[in-house]
Amino acid sequence: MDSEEPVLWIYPGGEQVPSISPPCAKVVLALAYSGLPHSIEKVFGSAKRISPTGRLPVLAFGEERITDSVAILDRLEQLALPRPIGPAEPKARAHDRLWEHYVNDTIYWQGLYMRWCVPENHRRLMNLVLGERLSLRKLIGRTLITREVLRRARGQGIGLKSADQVRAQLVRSLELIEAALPAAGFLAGEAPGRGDFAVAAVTCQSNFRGLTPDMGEAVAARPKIMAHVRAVFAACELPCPV
Ligand SMILES: N[C@@H](CCC(=O)N[C@@H](CS)C(=O)NCC(=O)O)C(=O)O
Repeated sequence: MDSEEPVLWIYPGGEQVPSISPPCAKVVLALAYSGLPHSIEKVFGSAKRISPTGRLPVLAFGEERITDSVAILDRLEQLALPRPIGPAEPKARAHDRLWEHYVNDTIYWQGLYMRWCVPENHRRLMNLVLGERLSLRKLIGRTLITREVLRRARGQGIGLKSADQVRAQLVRSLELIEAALPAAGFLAGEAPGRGDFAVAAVTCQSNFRGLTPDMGEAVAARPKIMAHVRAVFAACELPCPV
């Protein structure tokens, strides 16, 4: 099974953002860094035919389908990668994973809130995804997906907060990353790890296509974070969107 070249299924991005979905972009970065030969397939519309959970990213090794970016990176770590994707030393490794989870559980949701729960940003997102001219089908799709995302955001708790509260939380998250970044190197060592890929995957698209200027400004105002995202993309030998 491991001899087959894996296929990564992701939502598309654009303008050098690997994917509009941060977990998808994280796996794109990790795979690029690892040097493991693979291919990438982009999913336009529903992921249900690809993904058992209906969500992306999905990594396919032949018949095996791995959903969830954390599980995908865990699986990749079992392979003989040309370049390992996280530190080997146990304490640094734990540190790396904590950053990955912090992004998944915190900044990911702040970014989702910015896109979906701030009305002017949500309008821009819908115009980008569906185009300005709405058919009845598109209008129904837009209503259903928005309702579902808002339901998830409320279930997580962030959707119950005001935009100002979430913006302030986002600033605190960025300050935390800034404080943790060493003068040289990455969050958990000299090479980028899973936490770095996760942070870069979110920050690189902080104002993707002008959708979330509030988040874009918060990131752009922090040179250390901008330098970090550029360093991660450079280590992955991918062109950086910011
Ligand atoms: N925790 C999961 C999150 C996956 C996820 O929620 N993906 C979103 C895109 S960011 C998705 O596929 N949404 C489509 C849907 O839920 O229908 C991971 O890290 O992979």
